[in-house]
Amino acid sequence: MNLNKYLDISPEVKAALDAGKPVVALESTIISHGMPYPQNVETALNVEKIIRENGATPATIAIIGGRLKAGLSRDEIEHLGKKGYEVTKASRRDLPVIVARGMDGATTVATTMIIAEMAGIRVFATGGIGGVHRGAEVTMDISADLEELAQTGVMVICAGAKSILDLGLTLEYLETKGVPVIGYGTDELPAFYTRKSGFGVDYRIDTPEELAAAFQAKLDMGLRGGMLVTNPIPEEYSMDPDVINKAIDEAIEESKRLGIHGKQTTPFLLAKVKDITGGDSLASNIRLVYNNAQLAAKTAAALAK
Ligand code: PSU
Ligand code: MN
Repeated sequence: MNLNKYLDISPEVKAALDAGKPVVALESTIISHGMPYPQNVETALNVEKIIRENGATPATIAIIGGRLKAGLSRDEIEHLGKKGYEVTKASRRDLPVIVARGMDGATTVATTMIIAEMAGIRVFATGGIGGVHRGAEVTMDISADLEELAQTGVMVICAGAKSILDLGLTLEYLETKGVPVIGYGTDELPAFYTRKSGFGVDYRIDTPEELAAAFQAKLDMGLRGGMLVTNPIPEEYSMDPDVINKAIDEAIEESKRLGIHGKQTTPFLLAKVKDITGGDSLASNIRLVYNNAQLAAKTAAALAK
């Protein structure tokens, strides 16, 4: 925990943390940049509801008027969802200026981990993480999410990574950085929209209790960094790999043609894939986030024991 003068923990989240009750962190770039309005707001509120139904307290994280917020009001979630791309996508490097200027910021996985750790929250649920982009051997486009996993003590529960990334290189990077990559109920890294990717994970774990035990062991040993839990999308919502891979290839081609780079790359590719697949991918995206929220709540409960 690193309570500092920029951090506001909502009364509900603070009460849960003080009582040693389970809390789950949630990111806000998925709201502003990851999904269109109004599905983004609807999804964010449903995710909070699912976490409550599974016995934990949700803490949606963002920067509002320069304040680091752990726990948002309904109005704040609505605000981020409506503003969408107008809100600055805030990764680690963006924090100092956004805070000093009193701006709003939508937190990526990296920044959500940072603020969660400041507040003393150990479990975080999202959809997908950033990683090593295809062609990174030339562009050097590697998400700051991976560095954060290497240094910040938060367990991130996601549905793997989208194949807009180079999944093989992403796993190599995580190995170098000492980040455990766990498959929940699977030996294979899920590829977000699909349950399989062809790449193996380090360990398969089948229960929230064992996830909590592994993470607790990491904390007890004083090993720096987080843990990545990859939870496959439920079968009934998973997509045809040919359809989704074709859409991803098309999106990448277009991003190259338009010269998209830097922090715009990931939001551009996500939006493009959604357009090409006519919204089918959005429905799958929403379902896998719900699935991760449920697992995160159960794991936070096991960790609180
Ligand atoms: N991947 C997704 N959905 C997302 C993101 C990534 O499938 O919403 C968002 C997350 O907030 C993630 C960020 O932390 O994009 C990574 O951006 P970048 O690649 O610029 O680091
Ligand atoms: Mn990048």
